Amino acid sequence: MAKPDLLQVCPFAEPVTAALAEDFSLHRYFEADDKQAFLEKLAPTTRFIATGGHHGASREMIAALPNLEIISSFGVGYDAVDVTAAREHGVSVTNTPDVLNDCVAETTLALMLALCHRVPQSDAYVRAGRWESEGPFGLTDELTGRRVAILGLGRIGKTIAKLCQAFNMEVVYHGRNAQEHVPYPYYADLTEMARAADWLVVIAPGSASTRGIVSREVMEALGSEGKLVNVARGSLVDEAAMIELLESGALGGAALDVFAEEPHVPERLRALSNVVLLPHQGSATHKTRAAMGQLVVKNLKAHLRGEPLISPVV
Ligand code: A2R
Repeated sequence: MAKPDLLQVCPFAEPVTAALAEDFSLHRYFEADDKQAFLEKLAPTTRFIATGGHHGASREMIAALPNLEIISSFGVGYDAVDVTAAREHGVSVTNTPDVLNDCVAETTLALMLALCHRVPQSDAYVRAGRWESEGPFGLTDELTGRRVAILGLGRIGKTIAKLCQAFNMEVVYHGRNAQEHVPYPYYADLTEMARAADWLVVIAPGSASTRGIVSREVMEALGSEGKLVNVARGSLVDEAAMIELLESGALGGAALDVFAEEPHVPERLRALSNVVLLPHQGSATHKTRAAMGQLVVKNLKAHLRGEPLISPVV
């Protein structure tokens, strides 16, 4: 029996592609020159999409495939999938939560440690021979005893909170709602929380309701000694205001894994010495990416076999 058609929106690691190919006939959308014609040809038979957090699935793509049943998206953030269109067309959407909590939390602490201990700068100092020629690098900050405010105390946020506690940091949080059975103080007002914090860690989903939530006002409240960490989505932060405040010293520092227009990182941001910048590496380890890939495949195969989806969001 012929394998069912699957639209593969973006490239995946070889083990993921191999696991998909066991049960599906893969059609590589990202290699098609004429995307429109490619979709038209697949429209009558395609029930499955596999995509990435960055590529997602647009309303046009969903509408072009009238027999579509499921979109399996790689990554916990699925803001690039038009979930409203998916709902309207009765299409299920899955993501890859939980398996990346530890990895993203580790990356967050790596960013925080790098920023306050000035790890990239002091490494460059040694490499340039300046320790020998100019003497000690100078003193830095540390995490111990500082107050960290978490915007989005969800699966990843809670894992970050635990790691911060290992550094004897005091944890507070903001979300739309106070959570029961959470040992950390809740702030209903984000600006107020930023004013009270040394660090603000952003780990809420990208959505219409979080766009620009870390506003100029919030960053001014965080202040000249405050440090911003964004491991969520660039869309949550007013990037232009952040750059201005970092340049003037009104915001003390920033450790960023995500940006407004990836992979573009503004030249003015790259020129600053009070920032640490990563190329969206939050979940990018061999172990975690493999686990995420397996979950993409498992959701699609579950649907194919008429079994319940493992991690549905729609
Ligand atoms: O608002 P609440 O109480 O439902 O808390 C959620 C919070 N959150 C928000 N906080 C403030 N304003 C909002 N408009 C808002 N929308 C959601 O974000 C919750 O505590 C947290 C999200 O937690 P989870 O759904 O468990 O997500 P997870 O797995 O921790 O991943 C977070 C994000 C992903 O969406 C990616 O964009 C990124 O991390 O890598």
